[in-house]
Amino acid sequence: HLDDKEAMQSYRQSYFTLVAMNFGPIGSMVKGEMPWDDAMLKTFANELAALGSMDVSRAFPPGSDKGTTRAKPEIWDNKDDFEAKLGDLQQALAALQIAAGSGDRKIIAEATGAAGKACKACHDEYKSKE
Ligand code: ASC
Repeated sequence: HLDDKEAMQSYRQSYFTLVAMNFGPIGSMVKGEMPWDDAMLKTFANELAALGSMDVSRAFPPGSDKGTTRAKPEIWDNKDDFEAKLGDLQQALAALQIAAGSGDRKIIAEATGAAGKACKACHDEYKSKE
């Protein structure tokens, strides 16, 4: 599987599905689009920190920009920058877990905004719109 491009695409897509499904509700709570639920927020922030501890960059082997993927070839042209941005996301998710533990909504909102920015920084440059 490690040299199976389709399997690696599926692996990383599954990973980011988990990230999105744990981050989405936190973003919705912070925006007031969903009732605040501190226990849920802490659980999802813990899941995100665990995901942030994973090395997802290994699911982007060279040549895996072809096929069923929205990963742009620019990832492999700028691998150092891509890795740095993944590192920023990992840090932001670790910080979000700490913020969630504080129970302070302002601190949580700031950490959520920072994590959202880390998501978007990569999407802007490296994720195709279609
Ligand atoms: C989400 C989600 C993203 C990010 C991004 C933040 O909830 O699915 O891709 O937040 O929109 O800017």
